[in-house]
Amino acid sequence: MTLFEERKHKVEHDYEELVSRRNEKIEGNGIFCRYKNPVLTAQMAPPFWRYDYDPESNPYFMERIGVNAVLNSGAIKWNGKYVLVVRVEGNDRKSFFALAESPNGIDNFRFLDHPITMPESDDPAVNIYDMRLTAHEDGWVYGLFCVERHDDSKPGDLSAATATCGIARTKDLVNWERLPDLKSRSQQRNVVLHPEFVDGKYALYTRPQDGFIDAGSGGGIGWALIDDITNAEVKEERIIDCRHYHTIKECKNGEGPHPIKTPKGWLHLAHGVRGCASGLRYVLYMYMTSLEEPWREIATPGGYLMAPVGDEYVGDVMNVLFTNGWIADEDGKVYIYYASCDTRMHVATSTIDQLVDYCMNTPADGLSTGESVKTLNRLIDKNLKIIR
Ligand code: M1P
Repeated sequence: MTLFEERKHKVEHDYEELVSRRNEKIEGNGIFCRYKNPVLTAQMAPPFWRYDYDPESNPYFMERIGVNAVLNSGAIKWNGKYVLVVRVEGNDRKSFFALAESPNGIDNFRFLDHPITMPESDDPAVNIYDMRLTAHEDGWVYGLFCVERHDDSKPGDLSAATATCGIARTKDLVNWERLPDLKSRSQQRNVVLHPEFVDGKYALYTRPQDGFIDAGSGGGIGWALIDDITNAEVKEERIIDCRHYHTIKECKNGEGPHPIKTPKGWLHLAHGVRGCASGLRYVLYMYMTSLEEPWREIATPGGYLMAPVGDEYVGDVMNVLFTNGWIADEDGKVYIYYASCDTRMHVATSTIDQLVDYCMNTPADGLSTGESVKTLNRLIDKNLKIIR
């Protein structure tokens, strides 16, 4: 056997073993369950993306195009399969979208042969990432994502960038029609399309920000109605989920996937960011809004739903959980797809009933130690009456 054949055999064997291994549920806190293995990692990118299969041009069967990370996936149930539109980041730091599908939502995710070729807008991007998928009632599936370009107003600064919301739509998840980028007075990231018309208009969850990194005066998750999705413009924007001092979303927050409609209201999943000595800490949190007025909060459970644990804490960007995809099955089961440390994808499962219960019955953040202790004492007193 030549070195080429030996290495090819090993790479393919390891890949098959990895993508076909069964995942195991880990019993949780009554709200959701994590799973033992990540659902997608960089090593799960097909070997024929990464290796040149020609023994003439690649006698060592050497990796030619490395994949650094797979993260921040949009999610949708499509033709009975659990589909992730994954942010794949190459060793060259460029991200692109690729579709991976699984028969059960918790393991056996496999990428389609080719990544998505996203058409460019009039002003080509340097990088695109973090797609939110929305099957809108207008019949299209929309993908809203971040478009990153160098900030040419700062020619001497090679790190200066701008964030804009890109918009594309599809009928088959493979071929995409690119629409003009969202026009907005501020930079925007984490923009999400609401699945229904509101007052006959398209509705967006926005995240206005002063700069590429800082949300700054952009006070939180915003809400904006759009007249024409083929020429989308944020004319008015109101903040519907605010940031607060000394909370999990003190620095910034952002809508995750589009909210799930339940009989009791819209169920929202988001990320919150705070600063600490080791940098920024990204956690996942939830809230609910009214069915009739999706911009009006009706439940705001305090604190985080999920924070990094164990291996989830370690990766390219430490101390980060991020989500932009979840799937609600018809039987009420919910698959939450989240990335850890901008490195790999995981799943956690719950149900609509459990998540609504969590939102409705978890005490809100009282915004001070005094209030937190009062809330805790109320539960302890109630429990002691039952226990003793
Ligand atoms: O590195 C953590 C995350 O940072 C950004 O999120 P936000 O805009 O809320 O700060 C995004 O770049 C996201 O992709 C990344 O996971």
